[in-house]
Amino acid sequence: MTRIKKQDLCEVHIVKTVCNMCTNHCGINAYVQGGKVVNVDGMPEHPLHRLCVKPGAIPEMVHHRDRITDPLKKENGKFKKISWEEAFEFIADKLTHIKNKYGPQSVDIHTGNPFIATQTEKVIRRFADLYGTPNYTSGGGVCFIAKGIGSGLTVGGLIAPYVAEGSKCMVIWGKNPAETFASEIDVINDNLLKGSKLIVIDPRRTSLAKRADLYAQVRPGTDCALALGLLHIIIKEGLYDKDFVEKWTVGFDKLVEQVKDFTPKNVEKITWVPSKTIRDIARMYATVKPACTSLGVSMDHSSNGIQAIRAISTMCAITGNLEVEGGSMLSNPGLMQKNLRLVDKVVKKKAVGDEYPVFSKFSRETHVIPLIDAMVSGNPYPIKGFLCAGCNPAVTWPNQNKFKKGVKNLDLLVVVDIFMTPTAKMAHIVLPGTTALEREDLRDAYHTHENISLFVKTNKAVEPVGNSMTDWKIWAELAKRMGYKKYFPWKSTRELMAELLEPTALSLEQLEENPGGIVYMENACQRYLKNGFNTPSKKVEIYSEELERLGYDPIPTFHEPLESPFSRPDLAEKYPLVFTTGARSRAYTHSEYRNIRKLRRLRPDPLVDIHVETAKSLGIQNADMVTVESPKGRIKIKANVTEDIHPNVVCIQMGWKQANANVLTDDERRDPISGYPEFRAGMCRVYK
Ligand SMILES: Nc1nc2c(c(=O)[nH]1)N[C@H]1C(S)=C(S)[C@@H](COP(=O)(O)OP(=O)(O)OC[C@H]3O[C@@H](n4cnc5c(=O)[nH]c(N)nc54)[C@H](O)[C@@H]3O)O[C@H]1N2
Ligand SMILES: Nc1nc2c(c(=O)[nH]1)N[C@H]1C(S)=C(S)[C@@H](COP(=O)(O)OP(=O)(O)OC[C@H]3O[C@@H](n4cnc5c(=O)[nH]c(N)nc54)[C@H](O)[C@@H]3O)O[C@H]1N2
Ligand code: SF4
Ligand SMILES: [Mo]
Repeated sequence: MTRIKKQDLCEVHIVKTVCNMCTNHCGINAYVQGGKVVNVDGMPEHPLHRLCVKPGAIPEMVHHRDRITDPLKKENGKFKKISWEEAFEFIADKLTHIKNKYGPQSVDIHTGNPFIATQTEKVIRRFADLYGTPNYTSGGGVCFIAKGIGSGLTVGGLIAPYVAEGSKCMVIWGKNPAETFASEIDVINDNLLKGSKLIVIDPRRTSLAKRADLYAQVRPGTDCALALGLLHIIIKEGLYDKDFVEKWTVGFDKLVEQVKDFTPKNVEKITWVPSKTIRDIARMYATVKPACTSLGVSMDHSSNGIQAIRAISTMCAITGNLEVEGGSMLSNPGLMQKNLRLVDKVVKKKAVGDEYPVFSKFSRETHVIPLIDAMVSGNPYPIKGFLCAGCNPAVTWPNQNKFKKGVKNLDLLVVVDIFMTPTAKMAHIVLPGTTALEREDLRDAYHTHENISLFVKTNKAVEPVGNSMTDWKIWAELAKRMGYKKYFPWKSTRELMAELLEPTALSLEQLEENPGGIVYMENACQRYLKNGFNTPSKKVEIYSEELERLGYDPIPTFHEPLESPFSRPDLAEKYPLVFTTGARSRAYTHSEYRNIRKLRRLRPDPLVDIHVETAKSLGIQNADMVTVESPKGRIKIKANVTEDIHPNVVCIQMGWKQANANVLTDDERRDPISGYPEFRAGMCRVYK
């Protein structure tokens, strides 16, 4: 006899909300029965409703038996369940002690991707201000802000890293949307059906590269040289808009000088891309119009990233592809909600990441990567506390051996998460947050790649599991224990939302009537004709006086990756191969979901891509377990022997605790302007 579960007797109802399983934030219908999410599909009212594989696993994730359901405290190396009251008291005591002994700057408060552009992030930031620390950091120090900086310095705004509908020539550069941006692939496919050209630039011959008209198998970390090579051809062959250059740019003459030596032959030597391909790409991009560039996070993760992005932004502008329909569009700014910051409460001390003033200006926060060094060295001052919400730095931050050493120096590590991650395992206190399906939030999706200024209220489908707590409330409750009660007056999520919406033209009711979100600003073409570009000179700054003043290269300049066979020939004998990391898979987001059976089945193992010939010379066969060793450390990982990677390059997937790519990476090799770590170029050897 089949047993009927109580839940099956309940009616199913639909809750319209947003998928938070990656940073795309597609609209979903969650089917709820008996207090549980039982199914998920796309919400037709939302502009992004063609879902990838991940939300199919939302029911398993939300109701997973490994969810953290209670606050946990480590005692004698073991975690013990405690009450929220005990947890808050313990943390408040420690925070007060650290503040008295070392000053508030000795605590870093960090939020990860699940909270990007949400009300939760705003509440956490207010907490950090009241505590007084200038060290509030976020995932922005490793993700996508570099693009905003590079194009912001050049053309006065973020060039939306997204393929535009109707584009006749699409350049997918260091990005693999077939795995990472489900909705962008739809646009690419539509454009291809209409006869658009496709150019892919990637050290791996991805599925999209196989469909491309032109494919450049670039050496990791040399994208800036390639961009300067393209500019060389475009300028030499007069394939640019001379009127535009005259009226709207600063420093073109210096660029002409700069690219003189970047002949296809020279660029081939640097990038390993054949000179014919370089010529063909330049000609196709500059003549098949409108053309657009869609840049992945590879640009950000390079020590030459800002210069590469500036070169590419310049190329967009001078070929007449900027702010035209089907070309490269500038993103709108976000919606101006109520500012919860309390900057006057922050102690007047330099933040650890303040060595990157351009990053701070664009992100309005300090850089997170120098924190790793400060944790270990105690310079510029000791870091004694780290409060980390929605982030798993023990997997995703560079130079893991060093990071772990730094954690040992902490008096307080608090992790707010939904699962027991490697970072949570190191914590003194773990607090159970909720999934997005268990809370309401406000989300400004301006930052998503589709370049839509969309504001959405996300909805609660089920009650928080166990004793877990809505993420913003955790911080408001802790704040009360710290004596900051009057700054956290909201009795409910709705009250908080209403306050945040005060300065906007949107109301909660409106947002609830439009579950697919409200577009609060339309995109427009050629806005510069009215107001100029949003740069100090109001023009496209090929030459940036601001960069010059700060001591950086003022025009796009190529520098070798800081660890490469050319910059470090001393290492080349021991570490003959170049490695890059990242290469996300559709089944996972960074370090997440390896514990979700439905997704793990799709991609069961961490892999290193290695070329057939290279593998042969090393006696390695497909699926062998191999060791990858860099100057920073070594990991064991399964070999994926393939024709689809450059013979001198290996690519290690990110996000696996079982084979952590970040044991191999370095925190101190950084882009001098953005401060981003060089995740995409390093030297290694591989052996069985
Ligand atoms: N080597 C290498 N390293 C990289 C990269 C690379 O390409 N190569 N990429 C970098 C980039 S671009 C990024 S964005 C970072 C990402 O790095 P992280 O920000 O560390 O990203 P995740 O691994 O997704 O960690 C998110 C954590 O939040 C938890 N979580 C999810 N939802 C919620 C929630 O609603 N509430 C709470 N409290 N917790 C939640 C998850 O369980 C998970 O532990 O990694 C960076 N690191
Ligand atoms: N499924 C899934 N989707 C995601 C995420 C996820 O973790 N999983 N994360 C989200 C986030 S936060 C981010 S940042 C984005 C990242 O999305 P993407 O930018 O697509 O990131 P990756 O897949 O890591 O890398 C893209 C491509 O860059 C290539 N590459 C490596 N090094 C270089 C290089 O030096 N130059 C060039 N030109 N190419 C190089 C790799 O081979 C890879 O094919 O994805 C978002 N979407
Ligand atoms: S791309 Fe997939 S995981 Fe990301 S928000 Fe959309 S449906 Fe969710
Ligand atoms: Mo990212």
